Amino acid sequence: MKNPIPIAVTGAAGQINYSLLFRLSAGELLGPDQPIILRLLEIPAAMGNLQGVVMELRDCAFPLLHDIVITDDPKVAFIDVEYAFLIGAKPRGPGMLRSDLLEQNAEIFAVQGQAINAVASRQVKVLVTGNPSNTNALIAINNAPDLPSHCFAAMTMLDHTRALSQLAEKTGYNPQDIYRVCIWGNHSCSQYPDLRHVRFTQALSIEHFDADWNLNVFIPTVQYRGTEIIKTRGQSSAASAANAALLHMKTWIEGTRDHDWVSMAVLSDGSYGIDEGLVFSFPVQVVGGQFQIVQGIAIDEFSREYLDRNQAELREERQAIKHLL
Ligand code: NAX
Repeated sequence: MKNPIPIAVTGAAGQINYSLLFRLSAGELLGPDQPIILRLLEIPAAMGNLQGVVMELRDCAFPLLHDIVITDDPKVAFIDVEYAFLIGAKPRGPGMLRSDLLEQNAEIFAVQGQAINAVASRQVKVLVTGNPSNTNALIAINNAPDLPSHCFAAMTMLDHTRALSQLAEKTGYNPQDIYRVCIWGNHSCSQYPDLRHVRFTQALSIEHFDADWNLNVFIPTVQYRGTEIIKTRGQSSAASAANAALLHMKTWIEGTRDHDWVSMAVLSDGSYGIDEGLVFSFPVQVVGGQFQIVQGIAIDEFSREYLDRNQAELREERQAIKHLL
């Protein structure tokens, strides 16, 4: 039997984790012969709920689930972890301004960044899902000065799979036959789902999509999918978000397939004219556990406008929390 690998998950009593924790425990991230230890972080008020989730996890008798640690102390949660899913965040309450949400959640990610810096594995992969995820990742990076920034990414994988799904529906192809979809920018309604570089395994090309469908159907459907889910389901995306978190981390570990890329929000190195020091979603390729921003993609005027809008929004978010950087 291999040594168990610790995985930290925050917001463990929340709805995304009601799917994610079970899938991690079933071996969907690290494979069928790799035991894991779940290190679960919650706030004291949610500890009762978390106890119930832990009872259910134990009731599944997962052979790979070696142990479960629950805590409200980030310095305990992140000890030696190689993978960390930062999912816990405060929801936007009634009458709360976006800036209030930004401020309150920002503090959570400052504290957690410091704890990861102090006690996590030096090779840790940290996926930030809690919103506003790009800026929360930026805060975590800045509060973990002993770790390289490539230990951190924010999640735009759900937007990416939403885009894939729209294209699959439109073309009749299986999503796995579609390559090079990409989400640029912020995980917000400003994001830019880009189909201009899409390739198919079959003889269909991008010319089959008219500009009108792109502008009026594809882009807004992906941008506002989260809002539509809330309207329709009465709650925000949970199982699909858990699926995306799993897929993001799995791709980060195992790599992207040949000739393809995925979307990850990572610290900009100035690529495509995006300020260094913003966490921005780019197309990335992953090899040997390291992501690289794909270079050399042509950005036309149409795309540039979206990229600039996202950059402006992320600059504003960064300005609002600059005291935490
Ligand atoms: P829930 O409100 O169901 O769960 C959040 C959990 O986080 C709660 O149990 C809460 O007690 C816990 N929490 C709050 N502060 C904490 C702290 N300091 N330390 C540890 N735990 C803490 O939300 P859920 O639906 O699970 O969503 C979680 C986050 O993901 C939200 O911020 C949500 O907006 C965000 N999302 C991000 C997505 C993305 O693609 N980046 C998509 C899905 C989701 O909307």
